[in-house]
Amino acid sequence: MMSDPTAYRLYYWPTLQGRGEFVRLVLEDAGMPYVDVGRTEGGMAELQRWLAGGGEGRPTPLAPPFLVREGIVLSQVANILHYLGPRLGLVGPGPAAEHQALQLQLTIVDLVAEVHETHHPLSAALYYEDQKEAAIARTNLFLEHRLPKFLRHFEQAVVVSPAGVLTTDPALDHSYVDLSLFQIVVGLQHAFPAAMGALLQELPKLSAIRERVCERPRVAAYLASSRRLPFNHHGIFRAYPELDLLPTWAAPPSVSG
Ligand SMILES: N[C@@H](CCC(=O)N[C@@H](CS)C(=O)NCC(=O)O)C(=O)O
Repeated sequence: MMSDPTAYRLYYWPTLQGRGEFVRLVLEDAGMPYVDVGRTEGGMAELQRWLAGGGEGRPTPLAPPFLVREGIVLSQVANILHYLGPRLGLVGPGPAAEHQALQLQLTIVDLVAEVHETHHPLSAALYYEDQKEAAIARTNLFLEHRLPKFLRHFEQAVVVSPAGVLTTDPALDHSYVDLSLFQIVVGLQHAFPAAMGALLQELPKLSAIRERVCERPRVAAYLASSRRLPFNHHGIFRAYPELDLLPTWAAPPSVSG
């Protein structure tokens, strides 16, 4: 069967959710046809050709994910979603709404980089096993200080839309940022269940977004399908028991006397 020549072509590593998942969720939620090229026959060779500069004279992305369709090749997750948002009805109309969403998405990118550094604090060029000690120290500090700061920031960015829905985009009820926040929360719950169990108790709006998003019919169908890869030790959100630490702010009060 010929694939749709107008479909978006998403280039990402075929065995992990990683940063590509933020783009997959948007395309899936919108019901937009796309090809997950890395998961097709010959797709990895095609991906590597792009990275080697074989993009028919078009700009060479530094790293996946990148999205190709007709005249465009876009990399950087926040940039890709900023492009797709208005085209797929996943951001409110006008520059103010678009830039407000982009600002939140860029902050999500910052958080994702810090999560990656919990298991790769020295370098992405080294195996986790070769930087485990530093990873434990880094994760401790991340959970103690950075995780609550980011998630409290996102919690205050969630508003009630006129239709009574919790969202980061009051003009719309539902935005691409909401989809990314869903992924952030489920990913962090997977990687850091102890800290997240405690922190989510004070983040009811983020918890509600997580529930609302995974009940959206196309998202629910995607999550139940084989297109949704499981979390594993290759992606951003990794469950290492030695990194599932309990920060001091989450520790139960000590019983004295
Ligand atoms: N800031 C970029 C980061 C892209 C990135 O780091 N991609 C990873 C996979 S999640 C990669 O393949 N990196 C290879 C490299 O940096 O050499 C984004 O948000 O898209």
